Amino acid sequence: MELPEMRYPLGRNQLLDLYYFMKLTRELDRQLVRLFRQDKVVGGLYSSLGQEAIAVGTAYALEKQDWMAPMIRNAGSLLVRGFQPRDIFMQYMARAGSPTGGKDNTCHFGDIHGRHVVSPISMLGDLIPVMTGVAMGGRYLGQKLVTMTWIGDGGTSTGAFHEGMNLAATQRAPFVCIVENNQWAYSTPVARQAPIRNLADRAHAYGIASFIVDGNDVAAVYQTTRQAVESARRGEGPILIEAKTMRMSGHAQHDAADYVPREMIRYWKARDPIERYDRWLRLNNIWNAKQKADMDARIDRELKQELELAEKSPLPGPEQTEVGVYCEGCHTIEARWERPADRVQPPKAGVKAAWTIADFGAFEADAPGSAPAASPSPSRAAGKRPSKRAGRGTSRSKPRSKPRAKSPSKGKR
Ligand SMILES: Cc1ncc(C[n+]2csc(CCOP(=O)(O)OP(=O)(O)O)c2C)c(N)n1
Ligand SMILES: [Mg+2]
Repeated sequence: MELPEMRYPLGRNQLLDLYYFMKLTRELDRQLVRLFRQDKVVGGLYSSLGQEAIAVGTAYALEKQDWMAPMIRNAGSLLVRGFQPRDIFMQYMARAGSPTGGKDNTCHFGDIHGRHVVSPISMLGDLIPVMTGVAMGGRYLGQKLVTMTWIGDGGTSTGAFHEGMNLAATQRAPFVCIVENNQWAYSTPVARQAPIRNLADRAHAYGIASFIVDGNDVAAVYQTTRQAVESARRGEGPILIEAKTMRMSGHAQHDAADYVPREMIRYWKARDPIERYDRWLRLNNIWNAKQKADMDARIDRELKQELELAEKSPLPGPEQTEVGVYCEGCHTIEARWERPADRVQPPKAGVKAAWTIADFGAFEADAPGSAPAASPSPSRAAGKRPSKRAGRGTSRSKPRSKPRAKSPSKGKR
């Protein structure tokens, strides 16, 4: 049987990878719930139950040189990026062997030098300007990298989100923002959060492109994100993707989510991303029941070993509390000038970025008689946007190709 047409075709191993990482995330989640009930988790436990397709499908669309900054429901993205389940187990149990040495919990860790992962920031929205800055830095160094972060429906109401998106848009930063619309921000439903049906519509305010994707369809999530990543890499500016899904458990383990209507849960349970993808793989003859069972058994085995390893790691000694709080020579903090320092400091700081974008910053007024717009470059603003072809399960809200400067209306002030 032929696979459905895909803009970015995936081989069998890659298709199975998507299942592997989603199922690994779910089983990891399940194990963590057990550990929480055994009182082995230090602090809160945040689940990505029902949202695995987003974490996995989006991170899978990034290249090695790209950068990401996950949030609490992105354990799947960390696994795709090469972290091991033991890292997450140990992190939640605050063990000495965890990426933060037991000093922080949840998914609050990163790896700047190796995997290009910026650690989460708890203050919702703040990762948007940070990842915009990383994108601008990458462009400046000519690295052709794309940056990505995730934010919830509730997080899109913060000032930092709007400020960050506006900065990304005006800088045409190679940045992809994934809005995980899981219907709830703690106990606040989306309708009480924003008076718009699609959070992707927020992109109009910044004059950037956006997609809406079925967040429970991992293939669609991958295709759509890949399209956005390629577009951002070409220098066509940031893109916002709204992935619609459902938070299938409480905000965290302490929240029984009694306020969520049961029929809502039933509706989304019937659209479970992992079961859906398994059906799709069978329908397309990618695998059969036996091969699936083998994969599930492999995941169980691996997780068991990972958990054993994590449980063997001790809690950090009390003397560790004062280690690494301030840098006392443990890091060499100095700028890594990848271009000669005298070229990037005044008076020569205006040196052209190594990766230039033809019409960057050239927005101009298009209404006849309007005041001339300030424009750092003489070229016209014909900012290319992503092609009209969207991925499976995707719809796209069209940005205004040329943000307009309003002409002063006569007689009105
Ligand atoms: C600026 C800011 N305000 C409030 C909080 C507290 N807080 C943490 S998570 C959360 C709800 C987030 O909802 P949403 O963005 O939809 O993400 P979800 O939990 O659904 O993934 C809130 C209010 C915070 N961390 N940062
Ligand atoms: Mg939410």
